[in-house]
Amino acid sequence: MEHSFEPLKNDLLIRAAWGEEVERPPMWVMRQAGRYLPEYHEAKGNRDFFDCCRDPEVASTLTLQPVERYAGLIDAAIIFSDILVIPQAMGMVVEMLEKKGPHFPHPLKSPEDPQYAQLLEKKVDVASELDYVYKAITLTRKKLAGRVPLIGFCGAPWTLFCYMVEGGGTKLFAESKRWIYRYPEESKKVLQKISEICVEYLALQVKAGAQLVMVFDSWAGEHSPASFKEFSEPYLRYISEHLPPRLKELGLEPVPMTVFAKGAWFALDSLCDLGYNVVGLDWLRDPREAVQIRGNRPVVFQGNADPGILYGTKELITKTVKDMVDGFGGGKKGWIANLGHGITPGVNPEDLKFFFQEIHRLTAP
Ligand code: 1CP
Repeated sequence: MEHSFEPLKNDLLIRAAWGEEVERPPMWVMRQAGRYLPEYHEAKGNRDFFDCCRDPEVASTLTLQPVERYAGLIDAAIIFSDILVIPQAMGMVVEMLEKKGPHFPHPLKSPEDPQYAQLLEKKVDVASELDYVYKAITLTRKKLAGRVPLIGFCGAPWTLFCYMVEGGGTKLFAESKRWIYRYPEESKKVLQKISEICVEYLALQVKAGAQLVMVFDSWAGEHSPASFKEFSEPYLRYISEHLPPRLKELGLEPVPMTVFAKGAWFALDSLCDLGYNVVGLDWLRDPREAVQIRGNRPVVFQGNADPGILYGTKELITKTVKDMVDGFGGGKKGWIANLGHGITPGVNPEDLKFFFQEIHRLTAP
C-alpha cells in the first residue's frame, strides 16, 4: 500500500456493500456536499467550480462538510469532484457556468469533426491528468481519520458521451441520439475509449484511498431497453470486469463497486447480473418490486426515496422512510439507505437531518 490511514471506526457501508448482515442500514445521500449547504457557499466563495475540484484542500473541506454537520448520522463521504473531469482529461474544455451547469464550448459534432480522431488517438495519461483528484482523496482520507469510508466515483461511458456530444445538459438528447442511430460504430469507439479511462481512473482513486467506487449513469433512462443493451450496458460491464484485475495488478485489495443507472428501471434484472456489488435505484422503482426482481442474487440495493420529499412535511418524510424501510425488508441486509437521486438545491439541511434521524429511528437494532 502506498498510504497508511487510520483504520475505519465505522465500516457499516463497506460491510453492507459486500452483502453482509449489519446492525442497521448504512446511509448517505448523493450530492450530500453541495449547494443546499450554506457552509458550501461560504467555503466556495466566488471560486470557479472546477478550481475547487482541483484544489485538494478545498475539495477535502467540501467533502467533509456533510460528514461534520451530520456526524453520527451518515456513514459515508463522497469525494468532492465531478463526472466531467474525464472529458477534461481527454482534452475537451468544460466550464461550469453559474446557475446553468456544465458547458462544452466545442462539443464533439460528428465523426468528421477533427476532434473525433484526436480524441480516439490521444493517449490519456490518467495518472497525471487527474492527479489532483487522487491528491484530494488522499488528503480527505487523512482528515476523515477513519470516521466513515470515502467513496470514489466516475461518470458512466454513456452519460459522459452524452455530455461530450451535447455540450452540456439537455432535455432532448438530440445529438446523443443522432450519434448512436447514425454512427453506431463510431459512437462505440468513443464509449470504449471512455470505458478504458474509467477503469484506470477508478483504480487510481482506490490506490489514493477510495474505499468503494460508484459509476453514475445518470442518463441511462434516456435509452430504450434495446439501446441500453447496446450503448450503456456493455460499457458498464467492461468497468466491473476490468477494475478488479487492474486493482490486483496494482497490488490493491478489491473494493465494492456500485452502479447507478438512473431511469433504467427496465434493465434492473440485468443490472443485478452486471458484476456490481451494489445497484442504485431511483425513486421510480417500488422497493418491493425491486427486491422481487433481485430474487436471491447477492446484490445490495441503494436508494431510493424521491429527493422531492425533502420539500414536504415531516409527516410525509416519516411515511416515506417507513415505506422504504419496510419495502427493503427492514434494512439489516442488502440495503444502503439513500435518496433516489441527488439532493436538490433549496432543501433545508434540517429536513435532511430529519430524514436521517427517521431512518435511524425506524431501523434501530
Ligand atoms: O456530494 C457530492 O455528491 C459531491 C460530488 C459530486 C458528484 C458525485 C458533484 C459535485 N457532482 C457529482 C456527479 C455528477 N455531476 C453527476 C452524476 C450524479 C447525478 O446524476 O447527479 C452529474 C450528471 C454531474 C454533472 C453536473 N455537474 C451537473 C448536472 C447538470 C445537468 O446536466 O443537469 C451539475 C449542475 C454539476 C455541477 C456540480 N457538481 C457537483 C456540485 C456540488 C455541483 C454544483 C456546482 C455549483 O453550482 O456550485
